Amino acid sequence: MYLGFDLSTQSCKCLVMHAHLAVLGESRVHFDSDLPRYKTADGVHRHAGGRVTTPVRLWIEAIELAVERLRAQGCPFDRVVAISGSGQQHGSVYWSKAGVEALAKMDGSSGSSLVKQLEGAFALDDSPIWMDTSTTESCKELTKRLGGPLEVAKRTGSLATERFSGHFFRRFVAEKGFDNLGGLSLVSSLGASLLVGKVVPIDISDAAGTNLMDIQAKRWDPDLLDFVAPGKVNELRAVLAEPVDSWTKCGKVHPYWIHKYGFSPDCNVVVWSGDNPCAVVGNGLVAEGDLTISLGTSDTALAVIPRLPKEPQPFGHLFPHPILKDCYWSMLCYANGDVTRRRVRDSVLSATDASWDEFSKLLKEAPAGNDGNVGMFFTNDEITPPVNTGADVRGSMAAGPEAKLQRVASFPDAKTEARAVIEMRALAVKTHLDRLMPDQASAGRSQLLLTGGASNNKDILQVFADAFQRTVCCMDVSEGAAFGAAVRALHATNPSACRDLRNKLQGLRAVRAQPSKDPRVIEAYRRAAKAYAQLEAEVVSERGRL
Ligand code: XUL
Repeated sequence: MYLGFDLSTQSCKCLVMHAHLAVLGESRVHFDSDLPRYKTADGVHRHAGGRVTTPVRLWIEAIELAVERLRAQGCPFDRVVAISGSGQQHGSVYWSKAGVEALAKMDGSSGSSLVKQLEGAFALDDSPIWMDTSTTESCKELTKRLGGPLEVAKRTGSLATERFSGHFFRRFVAEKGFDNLGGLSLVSSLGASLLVGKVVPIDISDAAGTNLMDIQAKRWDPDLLDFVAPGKVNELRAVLAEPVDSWTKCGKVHPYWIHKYGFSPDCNVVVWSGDNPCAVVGNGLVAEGDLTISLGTSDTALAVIPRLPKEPQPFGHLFPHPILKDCYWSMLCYANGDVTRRRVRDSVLSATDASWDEFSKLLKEAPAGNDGNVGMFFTNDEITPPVNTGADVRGSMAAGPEAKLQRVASFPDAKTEARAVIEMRALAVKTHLDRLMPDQASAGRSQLLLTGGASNNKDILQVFADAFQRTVCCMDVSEGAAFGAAVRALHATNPSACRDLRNKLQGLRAVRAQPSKDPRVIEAYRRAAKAYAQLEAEVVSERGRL
């Protein structure tokens, strides 16, 4: 059996899986309701100035409670071969010097809980997490130091990004120095450290979410370490080991867990990784070109890319793949998701008709590819690419190789507008993937996994199938990160069980739409993609944020 934890923003899950990938059981701890004494709202504390934190002790208590709840279900922990986990990305943890010692001395026979034994173990009680936006100045300084945004992207795989952990490490060093600092962790490596009883390294996939790792060498960039701790890189290195491959076994489970819960002394702990890298695995994105798009409050596309793009791009985040050596995965986040789609829906339907069913009827009335009509619709500042919110933008491109995009103030009818807001996301992801992997056609290579609320709508699924020329599948991904963590534990310790892993993982999907092979549909989307790319380039030059 293999265990996968998911220490996320609002809850901690622990899932137990068989080597054949069947999920045998799981437990869950909700931070707000199960651990009310921490007084979190949605798992966090919000402070002035965009600071957002979670008490590190809450995470520790949640992990132990999740294990206790699984034991109460009768989980035979002695049969667990390996454990790994997933942590919300970017959250940072500051061990005190006493904490590092307390960790080694955890005692499973004393009857005292983990959180009690780790009293005083942290140099910072409240960990900044990914929702924190208080590091804008540090991002500006990093960009300046490296000579521009694209230089940061080239070096680290991402632009300077507020939530990335390096900026918080830097603030800690500036405010508190190294006197009481015993080790630095991310949420992921905190979890693994608790299981092995020592501060373990960060894995390369989650390390790419710090703005500190050289994305090619997969080692901390010395210049960026100096940015965090000017003139004190040696002190910093003493508390921050080099990142390790995501399939590294970082030790056997600590006697604490053996004595108290009956784990086997042979049970391996595999380094934990971030929730997104674990979801990449859990969703079956384990070969070049594999792609999933989640349509939600914000939209996200995760894709496996074979190598770093030759030219850095002003959008997207690149991370080493957590199981494919030398491959990467990219994350594209789009801020204009459900809220923007709903706004456009409500604008094209009368108040009494404003339902998704009615919207779908309109969508189907307009032809695939929308006759060359494309739009960019805004309710929020867009992240991919970084452009400021403002008026919606529309364009139209006639058929034919010489045709150029013409900007239009409005579309001729409601159906064109309805189709444009849905096709916008498919065309944007396609455009961005074509730039990240120019030598690989983003279309047709494998299935497209579509998740999130809008994936219940079969007309929307058809748009994505046709635009990408891929079979569109859906699957229940609610536990994708915990499941992916368990699969990573399996992959790192039992390679023979992982033969045919991709087929097994993708076998968990349900096929929901097939692409039309009508050459007119294929051509219509080729034209729409060209029109969209041109419209986006114009909008970036008019109101881009970089
Ligand atoms: C990714 C990000 C979030 C967190 C929490 O960059 O900030 O997705 O990983 O889920």
